[in-house]
Amino acid sequence: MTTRRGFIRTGGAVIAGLALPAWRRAPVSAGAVVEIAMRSDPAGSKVWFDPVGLLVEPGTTIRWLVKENVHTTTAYHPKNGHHSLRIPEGAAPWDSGFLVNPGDHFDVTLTVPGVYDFFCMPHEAAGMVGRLVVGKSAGPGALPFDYFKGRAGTGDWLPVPAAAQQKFPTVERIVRERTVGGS
Ligand SMILES: [Cu+2]
Repeated sequence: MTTRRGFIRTGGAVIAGLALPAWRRAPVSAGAVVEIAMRSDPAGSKVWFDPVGLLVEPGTTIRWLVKENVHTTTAYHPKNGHHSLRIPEGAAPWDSGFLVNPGDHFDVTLTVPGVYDFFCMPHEAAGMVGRLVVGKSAGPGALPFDYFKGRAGTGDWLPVPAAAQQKFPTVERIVRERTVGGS
């Protein structure tokens, strides 16, 4: 996985859809850029990612774009403040840092198949989280939120807050609907 700021590499879409089995024919093809809006009501009392759930092909670039308020997109990964691991084992974690102006964005290209859960640093407790399914349901993100309890080396991992747990669409729903709108 590579992380890039501020530019899009075009091309790469030529082989999209080639010989893929029907269940993998997502509306978004490899090499495409898909946007997730980072939203807020004027008072900042309601904050969310939209869409909150997405099914994409490996190789898709996700662009998180600020519409209102100040946000981050941050992968659930121990390297990000001891949050529990909820992206594929072989995938690199990302953290955008604070995106402070409308139009600010952060791009991540996802190549390792599996489930990726992410959150907004200042708004995680308010339930500002999202889920990507890249190609298939696999990896720690497909497991229950408490899957790591009792496992060696996870003593300092922070669980997903209860309010945030309720905001994730299930992997099954994302695979079925492909795009789940946030609110
Ligand atoms: Cu936020």
